Amino acid sequence: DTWRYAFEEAETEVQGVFAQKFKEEIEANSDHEVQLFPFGTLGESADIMEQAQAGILQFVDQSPGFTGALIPEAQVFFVPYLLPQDEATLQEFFRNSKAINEMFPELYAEQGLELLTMFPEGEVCMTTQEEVRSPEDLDGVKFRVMTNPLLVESYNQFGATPTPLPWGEVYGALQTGIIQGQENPGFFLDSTKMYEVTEYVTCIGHNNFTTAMMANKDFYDGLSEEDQKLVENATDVAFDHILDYQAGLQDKSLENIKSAKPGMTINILSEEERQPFMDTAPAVEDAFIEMTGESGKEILEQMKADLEAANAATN
Ligand code: 6CS
Repeated sequence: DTWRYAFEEAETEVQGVFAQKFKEEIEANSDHEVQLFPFGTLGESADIMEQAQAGILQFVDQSPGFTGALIPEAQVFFVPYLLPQDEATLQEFFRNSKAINEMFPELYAEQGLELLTMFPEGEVCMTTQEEVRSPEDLDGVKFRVMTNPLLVESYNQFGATPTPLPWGEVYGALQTGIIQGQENPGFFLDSTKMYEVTEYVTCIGHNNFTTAMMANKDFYDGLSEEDQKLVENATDVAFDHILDYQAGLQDKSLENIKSAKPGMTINILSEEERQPFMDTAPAVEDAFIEMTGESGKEILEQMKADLEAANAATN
């Protein structure tokens, strides 16, 4: 039989590299086939999620940035400066977090989804038309964000005018001036040629792009124990692979951008310059708790405990 697996990126981008490794593992260890559907083949992120919930797809990768409407708690990943910037701590956190490995699966299950894993895709940086050194520089900048209210709140706090859009509209909207900025991890800024339609990259260390990979729950529950184990193992192998794959990728991607367009300015803001952005975190946390109530509060608290544990284990 054939298992259908859609994701939000091209086959050569991080989600695609993960998916290819998953496919390779499944096919090497069973008679199942995995058919991959990269971005653009089945629609936007919201479309592939619908198809996965309906059981038309067996597997889907959807980033929490798009899952907010379905699972408001998934927006916790948009509290700025919550995730660590240090790679070892970040990886330790994703491997061992109770919030990710125990709490989120319950919330995804309520939506008919078996959450298999979450993994980081790299530090998120902004690209804009004008230089950004402080929140004041974002004043009046229509800034594209993924479609979730907390990210809107976060960019409001950063001083911008947030504009939620699906990914497929971003390049064109920058080109025509409908928006003047967007954010994404380094590899994606490079691979999607954001430098063709913006002039400045600004990194403030506010987030690492998180994504989630899951199965249709009825499909997963209907698998034999052996096949469930197969899926779990393939997920683990792909998870390890994608963390290794990303070693040095952020720096390399920023270098690629610089060689593709020498006129592009890449600014890594200093601690001092980051401070006003960091100061917005408590307000965004409050907004998160307002949106998600007790359940969100519990997740946020667990995430903080997990982060402390990851920090203690790696430092
Ligand atoms: O910004 C976005 O919408 C996209 N960014 C990444 C890194 N992956 C998929 C997502 O659609």
